[in-house]
Amino acid sequence: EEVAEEPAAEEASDDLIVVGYAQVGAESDWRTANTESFKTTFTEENGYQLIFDDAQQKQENQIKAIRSFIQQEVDYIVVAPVVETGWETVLEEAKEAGIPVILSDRMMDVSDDSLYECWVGGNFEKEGADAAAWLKTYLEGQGRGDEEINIVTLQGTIGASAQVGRTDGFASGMQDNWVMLDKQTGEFTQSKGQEVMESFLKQYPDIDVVVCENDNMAFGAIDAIKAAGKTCGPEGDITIISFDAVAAAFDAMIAGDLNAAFECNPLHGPRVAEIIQKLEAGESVEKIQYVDEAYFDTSMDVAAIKETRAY
Ligand code: GYE
Repeated sequence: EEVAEEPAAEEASDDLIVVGYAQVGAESDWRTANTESFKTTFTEENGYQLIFDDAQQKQENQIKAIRSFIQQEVDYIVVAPVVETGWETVLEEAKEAGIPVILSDRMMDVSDDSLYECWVGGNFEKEGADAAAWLKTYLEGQGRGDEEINIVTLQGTIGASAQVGRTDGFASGMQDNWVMLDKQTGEFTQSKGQEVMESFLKQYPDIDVVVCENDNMAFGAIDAIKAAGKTCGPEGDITIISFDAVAAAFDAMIAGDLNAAFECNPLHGPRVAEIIQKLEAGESVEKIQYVDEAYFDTSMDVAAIKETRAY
């Protein structure tokens, strides 16, 4: 069929479900996989028109995008909120316009949860707690269960639910003999992760463990550690763990640079499509939907596991 260049959106919306996706940005491999998942799911062949917006990690851009979706009278608004707070006003506007809002990936902290239909994403707090539990077992296995262990954390974007959950979850598993020397944000990017790790290494000569709140910051931290003449990974001076478990994290485990990766699944496109189909059919949807997640470390056959992974 023929579609004219300009009025494409309006014409298409006659039979296609129009979805506006307010995406966080393009800060990490995880994010790239998440964007890809939405773009390959919300296609015209599948009955959708996707209006995609990249907010470059700025909440103000996301609010603008949501307002433009409202103006374009989309059928559904999907938001992966950069940070947890500050959404009431724009969600009220969507509600006023009668447009359902679905949250995906990160969570919002709003007083009135009827402002969104539902949320689907990873259990960040559990991921953080799992990482601490893994570290405890790992150190015990090395006979270091009672040693003083110096830890630093490269945090995600401050106020993002992925940051808050992972920080709190890990804190809940801290042992009496573990010392959290410092925590600083690396904004979920490799370059900022490297920068912050460089300054940690200058400030703290005796770091035992680095917790990275995503894989990309771990890649930056590994570069910083090597540049400082130190080593990391299972055979190295510094134990380093991260969240997401993207393909490049498997490469880092295979190379012996990264100890463990705690999975966070980015493939939310089909999950959100399923939610939309249910809402279209007038069915109810579960308000909070956690995705099952695992972890991987170098005691496993990470090369073989990598082959089975979709991101
Ligand atoms: O861990 C990180 C990305 O919100 C779970 O955002 C997501 C996080 C993910 O930048 O890599």
